[in-house]
Amino acid sequence: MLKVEHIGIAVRSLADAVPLYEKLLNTNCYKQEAVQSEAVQTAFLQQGETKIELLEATAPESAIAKFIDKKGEGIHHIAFEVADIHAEMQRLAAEGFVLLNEQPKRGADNKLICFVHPKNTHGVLVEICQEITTP
Ligand code: CMX
Repeated sequence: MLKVEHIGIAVRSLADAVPLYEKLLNTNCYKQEAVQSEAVQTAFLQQGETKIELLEATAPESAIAKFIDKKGEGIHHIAFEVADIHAEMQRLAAEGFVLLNEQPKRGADNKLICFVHPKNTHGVLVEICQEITTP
């Protein structure tokens, strides 16, 4: 694990949340991107080393819609950057963590991602991610 890459926050409405987080962090949202496989629309803000991903569900079956129905809006996941996602997935599986996908999948913001089940991590959904460097 290299560092916390971003914190994901589940919101009901990006139209409401983006301007508020822009004010809070005193910076502009630099990217909005849909991830159809996850049924989410994402918005990214960065201040210094700190990156926030706001996530709005685009379908009722989205993990974000289920999360908000159950727990309300709030912190949804913490993402750690890794240098080699395949090696890190192997290491975590060998340590007994339950990975939510067998292969890295493509996430927002040009990343390969994998999630660790929150039941394994004291109630926190952990994402590991690696920047995609090849086209
Ligand atoms: N953080 C902490 N706990 C969470 C959670 C989260 N984000 N999401 C669900 N849970 C909890 C549930 O509340 C539930 O707890 P209880 O058993 O105490 O009630 C438990 O995890 C299991 O929940 P479940 O109902 O069995 O399963 P869900 O259908 O809610 O799925 C999860 C949970 C984590 C497996 C699923 O959301 C998942 O696969 N997530 C990974 C993908 C994802 O989150 N995509 C959206 C973001 C994409 C992106 O960043 O681009």
